[in-house]
Amino acid sequence: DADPTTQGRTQTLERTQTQRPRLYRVLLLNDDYTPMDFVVMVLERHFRKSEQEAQLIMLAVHHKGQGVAGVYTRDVAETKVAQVTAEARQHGYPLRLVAEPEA
Ligand code: TYC
Repeated sequence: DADPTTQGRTQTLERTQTQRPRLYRVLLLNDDYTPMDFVVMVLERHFRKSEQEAQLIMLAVHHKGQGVAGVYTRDVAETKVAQVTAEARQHGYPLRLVAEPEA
C-alpha cells in the first residue's frame, strides 16, 4: 500500500476478543389453520421448549400474531425455518416462520 509508515508491507493487527456472530430470531407467525398441538410439538422438538413453555409461546402467537421460537446463528436459524416449514407442508398446514437479525 501507499502508507509511508508500512512502506508497502502488510500489517497484521492483533485482537484479543473473538467476534461474536450476529444472532437471528426465528419468528413463528399465526395463521387460522395450523392446529395448536402441532405448533406445541414443533416448539418442543425443534426449539427444545418444555411443554409448558411451548404452550405459552403458542398461545402468545395465537393472540398476538407472532412470537419468538428461538435465537440462533444465521445458518441454524435458516435451517430451522426450512425444516419446520417442510414438516408443516407435509401435513398440509400453512404454518409460517421467518428468521430475522437481532437489533
Ligand atoms: N391460530 C391457530 C389455531 O387457532 C393456532 C396457531 C398458533 C397457529 C400459533 C400458528 O404459529 C401459530 N388453530
